[in-house]
Amino acid sequence: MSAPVFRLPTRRGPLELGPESQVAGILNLTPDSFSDGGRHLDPEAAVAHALAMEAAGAALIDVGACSTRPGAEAVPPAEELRRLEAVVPVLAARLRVPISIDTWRAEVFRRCHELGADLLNDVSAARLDPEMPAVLAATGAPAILMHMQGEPRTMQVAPRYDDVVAEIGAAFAQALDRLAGFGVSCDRIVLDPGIGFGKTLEHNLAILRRIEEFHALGRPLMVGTSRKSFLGQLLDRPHPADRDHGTLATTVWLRSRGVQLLRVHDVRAAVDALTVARHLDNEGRS
Ligand code: HH2
Repeated sequence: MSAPVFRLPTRRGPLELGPESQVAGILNLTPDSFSDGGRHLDPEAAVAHALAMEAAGAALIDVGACSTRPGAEAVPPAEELRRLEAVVPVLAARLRVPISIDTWRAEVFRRCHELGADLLNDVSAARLDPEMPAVLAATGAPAILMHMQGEPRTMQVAPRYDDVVAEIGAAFAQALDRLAGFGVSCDRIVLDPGIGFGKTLEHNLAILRRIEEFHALGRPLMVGTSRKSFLGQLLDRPHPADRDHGTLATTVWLRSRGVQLLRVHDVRAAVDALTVARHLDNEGRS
């Protein structure tokens, strides 16, 4: 059976996800993100980086201004918005690909949507801010809902599951139901199991080994492994910048399991890996 193609409506036209894996490029406007904090604080440098990721083949640019790394304290909403307001309108004018905003704050997303952003990427699956479902309903925007156990400040203290994949699946079903109650159709939703968000090394590995089970939910999947600490643990690489080769192994693995969207820092490397893997597959032969 051929893999489905999902069409998410955005103001820039439909974002088509599947059958091939595509890449979402990460743009962090933060001083403290775990791997690239401080590199794109200057709005001009941030825009240049986004354009370079688009040129390298990113299908989506994911912009964040509040780090969610383990233990992080949230920045005040005014500061998060200040960082985004300096960049989002320029990106909206200059990018051809859609822009997602990595925020769990409803007011931040509402304003960024007004400024031209297309999708929400919420690491709390629209749970941390009670206003988020209503804002999603009002904007009509598609959303990436990520699973997280707890909240960033405490999520890595003692994550616990009996069956991590089943429990994330149940949480996704609950999130879709809850949003449907606000008039947000599941047709606009992408699901992400949240690698590293309230998960141990074993939990992260189980999610990646069994990632195909999430296809049963009937929605496109996004996965973010890029430079994360489980790779550091496997490879004994304390510095995130030394984890790009490990990231590429997950890129190829996730493609072979039909994951539609891969959230990465190094877009060029991921697109190269996906292109080579596609040519090696019978289905991809031209
Ligand atoms: N990971 C991070 C942030 N947002 N969103 C989704 N949907 N999935 C993820 O895996 C994910 C995410 C963490 O990575 P990064 O943005 O590089 O770091 P920080 O949160 O420190 O800014």
